[in-house]
Amino acid sequence: MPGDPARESVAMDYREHAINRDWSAEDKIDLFRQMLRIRRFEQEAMKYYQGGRIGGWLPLDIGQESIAISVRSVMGMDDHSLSGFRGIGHALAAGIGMGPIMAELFGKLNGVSKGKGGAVSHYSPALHHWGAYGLAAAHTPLAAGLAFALKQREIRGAVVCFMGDGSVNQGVYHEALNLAGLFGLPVVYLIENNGYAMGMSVSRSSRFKECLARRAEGYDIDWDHFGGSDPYEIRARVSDALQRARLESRPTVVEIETYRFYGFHIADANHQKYRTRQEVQERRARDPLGLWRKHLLDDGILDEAAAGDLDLQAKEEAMEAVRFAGAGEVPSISDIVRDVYWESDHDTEASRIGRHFFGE
Ligand SMILES: Cc1ncc(C[n+]2csc(CCOP(=O)(O)OP(=O)(O)O)c2C)c(N)n1
Ligand SMILES: [Mg+2]
Repeated sequence: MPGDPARESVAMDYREHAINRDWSAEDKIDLFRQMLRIRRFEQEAMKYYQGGRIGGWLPLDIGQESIAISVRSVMGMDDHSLSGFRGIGHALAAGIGMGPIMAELFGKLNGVSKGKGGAVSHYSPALHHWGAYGLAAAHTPLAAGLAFALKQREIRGAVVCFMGDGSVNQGVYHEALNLAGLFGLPVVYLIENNGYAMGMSVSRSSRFKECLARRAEGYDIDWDHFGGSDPYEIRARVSDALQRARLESRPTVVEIETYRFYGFHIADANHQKYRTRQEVQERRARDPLGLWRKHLLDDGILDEAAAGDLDLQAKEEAMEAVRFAGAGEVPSISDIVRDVYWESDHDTEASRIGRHFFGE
């Protein structure tokens, strides 16, 4: 079942997979456009973080964009997603606008979570994206719950639970896997293995044989493992897992090898100590976004001028998002406590007497 995670180019073999055979040139260009949007958005956000306009965390997906976008491109109307700590790219891929995401980073009321969530809380039930979760693996049982609801309601959808390699040693992930296996839940646990959780390398934190996904065998769950550079391959192998979920209600653990070009978040200057300069340079030289661009040019699907235009558009959209964020209001004290607990926002007996949770 495992593939070759070391493969680092766009290969021919997955082009003939059913999901790719009739994939149109426009959609291939769109994949490039969407990857560029993440990259330019995050580069713009990084400027404002460094300039002090954005506080807290800023985990960037730069280097990992191929995964969020390729996976989204094979998700259907009844599929759902959630993500872990590194979730900006997934939110953009799900279709949440750059403006509300940037405003959220700025902590403004016009942000997607009204300024309360910052970098780690972009969600849109309408787009079936149930947000990013800052606590490692905290969302893995939620994904099982969503999948359970789909199964109960006999909806032929699947849940993609994006997670980092740092989530795999949390106990709650194993509880979720056990339930997913036991109940036959339509969920794909998708580990984006970028080699590190904060400054801790996978090889120092995990006992494993060849890969992390293989642990799924302990729960009688199918698994897959491959590299994240080739959108044809990601689409093919993830869509197989999604079909298994939708049609047979069987879960899968998919591990995709990738690399983050920056630190675990922008203020992690230390990443130059736990990773060698050479390692980072080597991975940057194999940038999946650059590889996809080259593939489109080589195949005559795109020319340099059109690629440049798309890049410019992505940059302008990101700058417009900053203007949108800048124009937003700062939440008031009462805005900050609104939408946190249903009980305190509504006129209930508990809210009248001020004993929401611990009363008789
Ligand atoms: C339960 C828990 N412990 C510790 C942390 C602190 N923390 C924040 S990000 C992070 C690393 C996450 O690594 P990984 O899951 O590999 O995701 P990546 O940042 O590589 O995308 C940790 C340990 C946390 N958020 N939750
Ligand atoms: Mg990681």
